[in-house]
Amino acid sequence: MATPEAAISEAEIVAAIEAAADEAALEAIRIQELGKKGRISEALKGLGKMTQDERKEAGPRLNGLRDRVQGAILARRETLAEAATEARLAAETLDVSLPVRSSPAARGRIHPISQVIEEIAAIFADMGFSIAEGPDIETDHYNFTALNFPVGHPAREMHDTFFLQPDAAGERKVLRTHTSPVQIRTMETSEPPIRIVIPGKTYRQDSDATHSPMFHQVEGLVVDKGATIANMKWVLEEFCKAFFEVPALNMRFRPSFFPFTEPSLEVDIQCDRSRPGEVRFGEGSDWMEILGCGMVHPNVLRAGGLDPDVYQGFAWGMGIDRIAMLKYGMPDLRAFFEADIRWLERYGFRPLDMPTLFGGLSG
Ligand code: 2U9
Repeated sequence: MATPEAAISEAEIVAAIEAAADEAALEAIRIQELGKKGRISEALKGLGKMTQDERKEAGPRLNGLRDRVQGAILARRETLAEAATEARLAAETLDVSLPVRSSPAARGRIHPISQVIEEIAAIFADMGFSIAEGPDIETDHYNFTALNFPVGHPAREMHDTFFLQPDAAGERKVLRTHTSPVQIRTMETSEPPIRIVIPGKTYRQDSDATHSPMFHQVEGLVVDKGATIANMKWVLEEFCKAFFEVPALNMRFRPSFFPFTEPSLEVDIQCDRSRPGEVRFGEGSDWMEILGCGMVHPNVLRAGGLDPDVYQGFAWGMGIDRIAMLKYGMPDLRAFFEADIRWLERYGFRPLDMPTLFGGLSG
């Protein structure tokens, strides 16, 4: 039943449109007034039944009403849309003046051992070395015999080495006491020239302020037909200058003994320890032992499957934990492995400061 058009109050419709709280309420009014069965639509349909005189008056009035109601609905829709945008802007506003929230990349730290391994790898990579790795659990053969340790040598005793239960074949296993077994494995599997450095975990029955049962070593090996002690001294001097970031430094090569090298030498570098709690390298009149080295013993070349009358080699080894303490000043080795976040905050490195030879090793 159509509502008599006199009952349609434009003021009421416009008031309802102005009061529409959201798009749904507005759409309900549009359907109620202008939809197929809307009151204004029905009234407009009634024009066809009117006389010409009646239509002359009612036509413009009803069309005007329809247009003004449509206009009011469109205007309200825009107002609601603007209000929704304002509400979103207010809710999603970012105060760009706030300090940057610390992200994991800002909080995370690279452990000094990892940092030093990266630095050492960068330095030797620049000299043409590659990185080799091997198992932490080794056989007696690769950890001792192939390295020219005679049976009965004290290093083979329990007070120094961690032994594991023999395996199914009765082979006794050890936690490697140095990374040297990897050099044997490399000689067995690759043709010279060999230029490798081997960073890794090593294990010894030792524990005090400068010794930890698990510690880190990096050893290096060069095998070629003409490798000499002079080459070795140059490689080690270049390493020390780059690692301690000094243009020059004096080194002292003292005679020593290791079963796997002959001659064996221990290397000190010049330093200044006159300031308490501080060591400076490349200056002063003091000396600090840094590493051991030597020409690879013929028995060891043979154990690696190489003919000592054809090939010569030199090798060296150093404690990564030790040179990290020297370079970055950590007082106690045991703190390295306690995973105390405060220690890491103090001595750790920022993840994005990747050490490169040209960009600065330690940032
Ligand atoms: C092969 C041949 C020779 C590795 C070497 C040293 C000297 C040395 C110590 C330094 C401090 C171990 O971390 S430490 O306790 N190492 O002094 N290491 S020559 O010589 C090798 C290794 C493998 C096949």
